[in-house]
Amino acid sequence: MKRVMITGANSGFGRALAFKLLETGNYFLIVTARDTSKLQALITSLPQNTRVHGVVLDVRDFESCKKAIEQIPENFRPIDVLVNNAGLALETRPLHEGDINDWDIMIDTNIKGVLHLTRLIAPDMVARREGHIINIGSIAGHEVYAGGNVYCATKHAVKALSQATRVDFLDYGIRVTEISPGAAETNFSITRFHGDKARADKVYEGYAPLTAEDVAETILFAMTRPPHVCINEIIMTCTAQFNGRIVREK
Ligand code: NDP
Ligand code: 8X3
Repeated sequence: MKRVMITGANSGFGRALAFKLLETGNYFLIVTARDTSKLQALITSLPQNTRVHGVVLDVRDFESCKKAIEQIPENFRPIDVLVNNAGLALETRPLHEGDINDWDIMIDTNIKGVLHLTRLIAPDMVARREGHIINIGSIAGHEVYAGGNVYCATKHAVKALSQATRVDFLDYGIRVTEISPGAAETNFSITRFHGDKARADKVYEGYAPLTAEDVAETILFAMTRPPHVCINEIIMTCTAQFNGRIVREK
């Protein structure tokens, strides 16, 4: 039975992955959410929730993540797989009109969040010479698009960190995988547009975007390769999307 920790598990990819892993019957899960009510709602909705340990944490806050991780019960340790999924985009303004507060939130969540969790979980993997870290990047980490500026920069950083940790951990047998999806319909755009659902819906109008399940299946694929195989990177889009700018004519 492997133990998998998923950050941002109450929504989107993280939530779909939690369901998918429990369906297999092969995993114990540590799921995180930012507040108790979101965490409780998630845990209540999950099947086999005796195999689930919930943790409230904000990936931006290293000290609180440290405390929360120290309190994970023994039967949910060691953590075999860390899925650095929590992340977000805020707005699509050109840089000269950007909101500095939005920038801080994206940088602290998408970059420092990955650093914090990896710093906290990897030492035990290093000691055991075994483990798998899966970072959720984005096509925004491989290219840029109008208004994507800071979000794209954070996901480029996730790509760099995925490759850098792959090298750092090479001698310890730890696998590092970056999964980079294109447009997927989750809560992502609602968050990006500060709760404006009509504006968010427009992003996915007229074509079939990726679903959270599509991404969760791909994460599961990477997770279930034999120990001598490391999927370094997967870039995936829906069929209608070529890159961050080109989506099939509606
Ligand atoms: P969702 O908005 O549905 O889920 C994001 C999750 O991250 C939520 O659980 C959210 O919590 C959590 N989160 C955000 N900030 C923090 C924080 N500071 N601390 C802890 N948790 C936090 O979006 P997705 O499932 O789509 O996004 C998951 C990942 O995939 C992100 O890294 C995103 O950048 C990336 N991605 C998304 C794509 C898409 O088109 N949807 C495509 C490519 C990559 P809360 O509910 O409290 O906000
Ligand atoms: C989310 C996908 O295309 O909005 O990372 O950057 S995109």
